[in-house]
Amino acid sequence: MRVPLTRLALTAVLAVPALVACSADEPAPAGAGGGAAAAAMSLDAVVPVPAEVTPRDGAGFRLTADTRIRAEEAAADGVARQLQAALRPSTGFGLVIGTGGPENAITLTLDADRSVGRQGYELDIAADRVTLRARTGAGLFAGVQTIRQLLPPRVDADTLQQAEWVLPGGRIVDRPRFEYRGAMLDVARHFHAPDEIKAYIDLIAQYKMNHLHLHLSDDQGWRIEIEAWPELTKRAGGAGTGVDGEGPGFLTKQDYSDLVAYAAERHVTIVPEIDLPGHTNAALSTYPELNCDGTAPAPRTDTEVGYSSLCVSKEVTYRFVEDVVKEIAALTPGPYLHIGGDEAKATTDEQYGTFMKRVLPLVAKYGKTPVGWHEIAAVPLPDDAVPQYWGTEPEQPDTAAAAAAGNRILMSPANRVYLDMKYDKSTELGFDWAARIEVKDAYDWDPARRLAGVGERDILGVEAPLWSETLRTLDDIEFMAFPRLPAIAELAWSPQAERDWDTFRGRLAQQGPRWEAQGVNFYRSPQIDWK
Ligand code: TNX
Repeated sequence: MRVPLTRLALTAVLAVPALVACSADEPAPAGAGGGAAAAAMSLDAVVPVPAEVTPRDGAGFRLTADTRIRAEEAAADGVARQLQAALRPSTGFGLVIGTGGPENAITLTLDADRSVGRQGYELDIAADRVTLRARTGAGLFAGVQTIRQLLPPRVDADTLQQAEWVLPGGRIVDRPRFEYRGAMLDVARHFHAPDEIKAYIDLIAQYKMNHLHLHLSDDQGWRIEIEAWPELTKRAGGAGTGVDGEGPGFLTKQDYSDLVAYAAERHVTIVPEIDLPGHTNAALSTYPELNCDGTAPAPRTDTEVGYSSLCVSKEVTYRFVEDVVKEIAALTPGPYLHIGGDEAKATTDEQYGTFMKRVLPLVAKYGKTPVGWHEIAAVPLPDDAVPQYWGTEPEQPDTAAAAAAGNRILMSPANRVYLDMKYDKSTELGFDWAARIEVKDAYDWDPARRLAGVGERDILGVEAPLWSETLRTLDDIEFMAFPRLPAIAELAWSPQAERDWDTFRGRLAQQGPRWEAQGVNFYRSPQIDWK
């Protein structure tokens, strides 16, 4: 259940009477203050743990009604406005964006050292100023997520809060281990509306995840408008679609473009997936000509997998796929287009090879880089194709061979990062075919030592899929994703040498009050000493 924010705000005010008495003129020293709520966060409380953290003794930076935000370059303007919007409701401070001197200001600038790369940042917190440097908007945005986490948790409430808004003094230099840090949401088994997808984008972005893969079609439903094949969404996106006949709906092209833009503002790239040639009963039941015998099967809303396939030997199949790829590529500014390819058990190996040999070049024809579940590694791949490993075994020879040939691999081992797996036997939502995944299981492994023949340099990134057979609401999504998603975000962002289960437990515990302030439903894992 989401906690109503008004109730939260009230609790927050009642919980900190000591603060109201605090002198407004004296900056509270970092790590001290009147009661837990007044203490500044510690500089190493951040998830994902930054690459380098150097605390500085003495006063931190205290936000006041006069604090300004400075964007030194026009390109930093958008992130400055996002910082302002994130801090305004709870602090009540105007945080005017303007010029003037750097004293009592948070300065955003694009002059960071080259070593932070395109996604990293440097954050300096002194008593009289804060300076955030990056080389891109994405780097500044990542730094802003760190700043948010260095303020008291109630900064994330959307109503006015009483607190000492002090950032701990020191310096952070941060950059990601992997360039691709992703989450996947299945909107095919149960549709999730644009507002829910946007809420999920906000949640993943605050942990520096930068890709959202949308699983847009499956046996139960087709969830993206295709103009050339209009019956897809009319029928397979309409009433009665979704697991057990519940969860209809689809994204219009306009909805999808809005999502792409919303994500881009948060430096998240949308990766669309049309699952082919299996997982296609929704399309097959809509258009009889896509079936080898020309007969449409009945729509299905059960959770079986592996029984459906487009007809590999018919030309109309490739016209269909080309139309779909073309329209989706046109809606997609990001580089990737995911063609599924998993569990094609209704297709022989030879048919699968024939199909992929024609479809992989179509993705390139429309300017995109193909991603597919690791089964695609069984066929000859273009150099840039990305197999996504979703197995549970320590060996997958085709994926290893693809890595040896130079293809980059996306790591999603199902027994570590499948967010639809139950936490333990008492979890009501989700499945357990791959594993039960407690927080420690999700966190405590190294992507570069997971799969034989796939090392650090072969890995494009890590992605946490959330399949939605059992999930109906945003509450359900949040419960399965939190707290495992931040654990996976850390393993994809932070240097392996800085990661440690024991310190992570402590840092994760401090996220709990943040989720409460945000109204996020999360699993209170017994492995964590929640505050
Ligand atoms: C396997 S993972 C699937 C999905 C299911 C999921 C449920 C993968 C590529 N295929 O079709 O939704 O398991 O956990």
